[in-house]
Amino acid sequence: MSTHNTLTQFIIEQQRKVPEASGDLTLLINDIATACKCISHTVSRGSMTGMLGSAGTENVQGETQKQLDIITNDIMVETLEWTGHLSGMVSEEVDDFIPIPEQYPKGKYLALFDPLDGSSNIDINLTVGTIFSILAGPEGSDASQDDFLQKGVDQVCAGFVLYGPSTMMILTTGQGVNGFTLDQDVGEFILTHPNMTIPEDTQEFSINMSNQRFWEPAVQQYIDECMQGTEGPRDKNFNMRWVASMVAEVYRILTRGGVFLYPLDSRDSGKQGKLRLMYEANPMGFIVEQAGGSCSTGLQRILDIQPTDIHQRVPVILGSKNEVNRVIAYHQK
Ligand code: P6P
Repeated sequence: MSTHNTLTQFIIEQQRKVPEASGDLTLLINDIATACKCISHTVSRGSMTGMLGSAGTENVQGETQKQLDIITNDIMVETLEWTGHLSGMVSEEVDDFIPIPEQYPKGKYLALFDPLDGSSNIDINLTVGTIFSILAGPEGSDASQDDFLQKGVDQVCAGFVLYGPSTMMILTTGQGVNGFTLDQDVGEFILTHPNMTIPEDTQEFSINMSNQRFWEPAVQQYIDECMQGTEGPRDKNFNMRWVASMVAEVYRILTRGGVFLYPLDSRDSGKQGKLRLMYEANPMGFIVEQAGGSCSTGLQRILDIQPTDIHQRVPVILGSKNEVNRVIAYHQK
């Protein structure tokens, strides 16, 4: 294995392009990589650990927590809280924001994460992942809840780690998107997918079809036309994929294009959708846009949304630019 294309080297070389960089973000990304290596090891042991199945508790979303939701959350918090790079954290699995314990120095960043996205798949051994977003925080002092309520356009860094046949980190700091594969023997992430880009067109959509009767008309029309294939107005056939793991869907879109939709659902009038803005839609939106794709609610660019709550939800339509724009156009009719 060459040692000249590791994640560590890559982010240090990115840091050198920013004269005023202190190196804190480089160290923070490395700390996140360490946490995700631990998570990769834990989830790869599957039922041998006795950690599969429900924890018998619910998270702030009202969703039943898997034991591994809690375990992976603890790995993220315990790996990051002492580093001196953060002034606070937000996790899907914790109701309030997570302050840095007083015995540790406070840093200039905020970390927001879904420690185990797609965890409903963990018991059936399908790909799951960790999604993270980094914002600038109050330098050297404790964060308040309001410090986290920043638009997605203000993210400093975003990424996700896939725990699949291989463990991969997909990362952006605003200079494009790069993919790294974990060399399990050496314990290093290796740059294997430089400058990932999303094709502007696609013939593949991802949506949970069982919710079709609850979708907004614009999404009904878009999917109906895809299903008509060459016999309809699109004059081409479409394929469908649904893994029920956003990290897997987004990675597939980064590798071959596609459009992912988790739209508003008439049953959830007060919830604005299923996916969470701060640690799912915003980081994935940053990555998708940096790869040349688009990310919208159908009515608004997701990265422009002014957050009002750290756990708020949004409808999400992301992926190949021309398909997302078509769905947006149907919303405007
Ligand atoms: P459904 C996983 O729980 C998640 O948050 C996303 O990763 C995934 O895209 C979606 O929910 C799956 O939702 O309704 O198909 O189970």
